[in-house]
Amino acid sequence: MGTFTGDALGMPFEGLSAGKIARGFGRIEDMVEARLGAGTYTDDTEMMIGLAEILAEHGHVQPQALAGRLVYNFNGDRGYGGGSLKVLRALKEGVPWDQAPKAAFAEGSMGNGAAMRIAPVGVLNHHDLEQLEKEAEISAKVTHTHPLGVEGAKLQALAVGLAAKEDSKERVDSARFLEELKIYTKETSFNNALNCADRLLARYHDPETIANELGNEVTALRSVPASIYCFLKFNGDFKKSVSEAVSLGGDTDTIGAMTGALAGAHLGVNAIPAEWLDALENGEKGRDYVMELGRRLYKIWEQ
Ligand code: R7I
Ligand code: MG
Ligand code: MG
Repeated sequence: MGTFTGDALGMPFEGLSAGKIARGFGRIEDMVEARLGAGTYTDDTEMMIGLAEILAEHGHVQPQALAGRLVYNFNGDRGYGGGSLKVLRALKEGVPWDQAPKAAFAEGSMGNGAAMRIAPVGVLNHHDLEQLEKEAEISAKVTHTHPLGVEGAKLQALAVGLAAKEDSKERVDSARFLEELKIYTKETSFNNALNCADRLLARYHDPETIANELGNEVTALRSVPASIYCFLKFNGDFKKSVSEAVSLGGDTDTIGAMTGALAGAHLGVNAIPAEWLDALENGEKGRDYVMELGRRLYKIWEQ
């Protein structure tokens, strides 16, 4: 639900700079009119739903089934990345899941498409971080095989898992949280970005500075650390964290979705403002359906 809410809040501002958002809209606190209507979701949530469905049905990531479900759920109006469009087309044409990602880029995509959908893997496996990493990797590789695309997805999944383990009534100790993430992150570029986030958290910086330093782009490297930063900056407050994420500009739906996933994993669904939840689209695979998917995953986790 955190992914869904952040995606819907950010979507109308996709592609605008932080400065333009600040000058034109101020703080983003309402679900405003969007391409498919206020409160609608994009590819981020559509893919997250596919992944959650597979986890609910199999209890783990079954890559062939996931590939099939991403294709089945695909709605071209939701605004997919160019590389992911090519991968999904290849999958639809019968290319095996471990070959299809090469349809996007020679080494596979380094986009944030695998990270933006990964929250269900993080929450379902938060009690076993080794298993979480394995599941995150396999779920990413169905569409994204570039090392930076995979590493970004693993980092986001781990951050969701660690956030879920934190006491929802306490603030998260940012320095400790980032240190723990760095134990698992092997790519130097991601570690450098986490160190940068740690330095930036020491005092106030405006969204434009954060966007310059940590990024607001569609690559995993330039969006996952920024989302972790937004979660930690206003930690304990879902609304402020996700509002900050959208104010960075650029890939607003995705940084909103990933920050929403982190804050949601830490605080639970009741921390999401009621007026935001109420505004979410509620068609066939809308709000009620995603809530129910969450309950099904919780039951599997309990067992
Ligand atoms: O990762 P992906 O699914 O994109 C997700 C983004 C999110 O913002 C969604 O909300 C949606 O809007 O799209 O799709 P990809 O196309 O695989 O990756 C995103 C972009 O990253 C690509 O379109 C490229 O611009 C860039 N990119 C690369 N560029 C050069 N070389 C990704 N990988 C490469 C690469 O290897
Ligand atoms: Mg999107
Ligand atoms: Mg996006």
